[in-house]
Amino acid sequence: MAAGGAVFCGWDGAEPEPSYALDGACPEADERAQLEPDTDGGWRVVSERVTVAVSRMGTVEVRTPGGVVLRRDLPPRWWEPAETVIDRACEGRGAGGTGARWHQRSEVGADARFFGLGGRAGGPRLKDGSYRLWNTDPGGGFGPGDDPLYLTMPVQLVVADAGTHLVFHDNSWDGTVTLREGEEGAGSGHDRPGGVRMRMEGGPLRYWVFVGTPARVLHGWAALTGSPAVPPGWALGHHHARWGFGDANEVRRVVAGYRERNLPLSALHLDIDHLAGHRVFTVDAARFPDLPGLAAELRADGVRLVSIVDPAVKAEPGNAVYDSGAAAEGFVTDARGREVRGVLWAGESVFPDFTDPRVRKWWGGLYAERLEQGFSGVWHDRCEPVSFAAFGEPTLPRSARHALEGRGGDHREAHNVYGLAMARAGYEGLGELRPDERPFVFSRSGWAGLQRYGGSRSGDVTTGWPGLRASLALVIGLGLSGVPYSGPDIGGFTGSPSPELYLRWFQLGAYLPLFRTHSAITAGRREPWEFGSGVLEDAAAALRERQRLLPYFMTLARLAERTGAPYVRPVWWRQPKDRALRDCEDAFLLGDALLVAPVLEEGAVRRAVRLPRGRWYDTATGRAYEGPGQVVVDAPLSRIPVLARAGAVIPVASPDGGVELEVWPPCEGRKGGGSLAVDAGDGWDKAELVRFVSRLRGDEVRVEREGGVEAGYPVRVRGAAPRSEQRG
Ligand code: NBV
Repeated sequence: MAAGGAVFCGWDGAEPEPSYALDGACPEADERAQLEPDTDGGWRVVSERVTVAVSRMGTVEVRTPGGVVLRRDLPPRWWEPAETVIDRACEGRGAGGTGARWHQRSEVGADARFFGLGGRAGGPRLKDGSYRLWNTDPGGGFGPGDDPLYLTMPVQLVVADAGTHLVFHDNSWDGTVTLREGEEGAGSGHDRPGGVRMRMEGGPLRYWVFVGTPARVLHGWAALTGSPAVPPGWALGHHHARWGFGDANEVRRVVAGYRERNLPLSALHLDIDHLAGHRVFTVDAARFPDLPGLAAELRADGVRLVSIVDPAVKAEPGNAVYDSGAAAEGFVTDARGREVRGVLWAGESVFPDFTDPRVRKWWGGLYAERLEQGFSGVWHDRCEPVSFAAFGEPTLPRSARHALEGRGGDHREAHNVYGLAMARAGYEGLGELRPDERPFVFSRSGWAGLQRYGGSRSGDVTTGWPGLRASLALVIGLGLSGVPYSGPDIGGFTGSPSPELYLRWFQLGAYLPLFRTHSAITAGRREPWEFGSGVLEDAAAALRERQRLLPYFMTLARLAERTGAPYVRPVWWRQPKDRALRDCEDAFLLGDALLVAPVLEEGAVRRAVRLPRGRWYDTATGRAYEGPGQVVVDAPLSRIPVLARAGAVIPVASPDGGVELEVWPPCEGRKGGGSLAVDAGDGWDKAELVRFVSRLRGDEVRVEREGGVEAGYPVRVRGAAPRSEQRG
């Protein structure tokens, strides 16, 4: 079946629905694209951007409209493990699944590079090896070698000379994807042909394929799984979090520290230590005697409060959340109908079954308590889900029963969608309780489609230079998996970063969608003034630059909503055929206009930057460089290199609080441009997207709205080429 430019393949009767990934109903099939007999005795379906050919033996080839093969899926194999007998005894079936395991081998070009699979610390380019599809808390902290992590997703974005394609296997069961599985004598290193093997523990064999430019496939992916939620404006500013603030006075002290030093702060996050005995939806009144009052006080200072929300509920009669959930039979049970009890910080705990619409509704209503306490948004944690108990793994037992939207099934199918379904409950609950504001939800775990409800974060990244690198990999990888809003714990979750490491992390974080410092209760401080006056000055500069870029960040959020394009893009985004760019992992594009080259190595004060085609200006020096190619630029401790594309028109905050357009001269004879999402507030109004064009007229840079109307905003010309100030 072809729909919206994508092709759906289902084996053994698997249909596109039911699905946790789809945004509402399955898209209408394109009647023009029908399976028709092929000349070689097989069949094929020709869609707008892709041809899929099926041989008589069941090999499926995905080809470009020009006939170039992008992917060849060999006939799959199924086998029935003994436990299938148990499956059959249980009522209900999974989403087209039978409990039978399957595996399938696919071949792609030797030059192909893999991205996606959710958040992977070793990326963004996925190296040869096996990647498990099972959302997992690595426990304590992780680095680039740890896999899997909290948010896995069966999405492969494959970029090759022949073209780019995205394949999504709509199957939430446990599995592994092995990239470039050994092929005897088939060459070595990265250019070995073939070899993707997908091995699933159950569930349907069905997948969607998208073909086109990276922008097109991500657009198609968002059309299928939902537009990324636009965070409220304040969520694009700086957030400060910590596990273990202690009490209200400590919170006041931190916020005052920002205020006294004139450092912008948008939000402060309270972790589990503000709860009464670690019980969800409670407050420790001894340490936070008047939380609504504190929230109002901070709000008057322009600082929002964000609350952690864990799914586990202390199983204790008298605990109102437990009592209401038990009355609604809302907790995950075993096959005999008894609550599955895990262990968490609060003690013996039960787990809401978010795969039940009734439970989502009940849980969503509980956020009223968070709103009454004065919180503006929520941060979902430990929703892989985590349980410290003797279940063999630190999650729920595989036999635990779930509603799965009424179909019934067990944790093997529900595990990976648990965080996604919890995000839905929180998002919908907040949306109903406070209908005038867009909810702010970000979740440690999730699955395909999480972006409909909010963003994510990089989890408990270990403090250290490898952790800094891993945190960038996660943000890029999540964006390429369809979740554009995320960010790391600046400074790392564990231990104490050196002043230099903290600063480099902070400087990177200032260019990522979620800009948040956070750390464990046992870790050192993360306030920018705790690392000496030099770091404070440089971190303040990063904070001010972030403030200045806020109109650009909001524009990127609105563009993501419309097109699915992540804010943070790999440097090959517009030139996927450039092999050197495909292998570049230490820089990224922020939207179309900026190339950010963070410092990821200790002691570095200069660094090599691989440039895509075109002219790029070092925004600090104004010096122009010509791409493609590699250049070495200064990266003093005071800043990380940021380059602007020639012709870029970037909406930034002007000193008087309005918006101005920063423009970098286009090359002679060429046009440039950019967009501005006009601020539409934090409600549900659609933002007007204004497009600008830049040109050189003689040696003067001119900016107009598309269509030749004057820009309507002050224009500031930057860069080494003609220096002139003009009003648009
Ligand atoms: O809630 C405490 C922490 C939190 O600070 C962190 O951000 C989460 O990723 N949470 C993990 C639980 C930690 C248990 C060791």
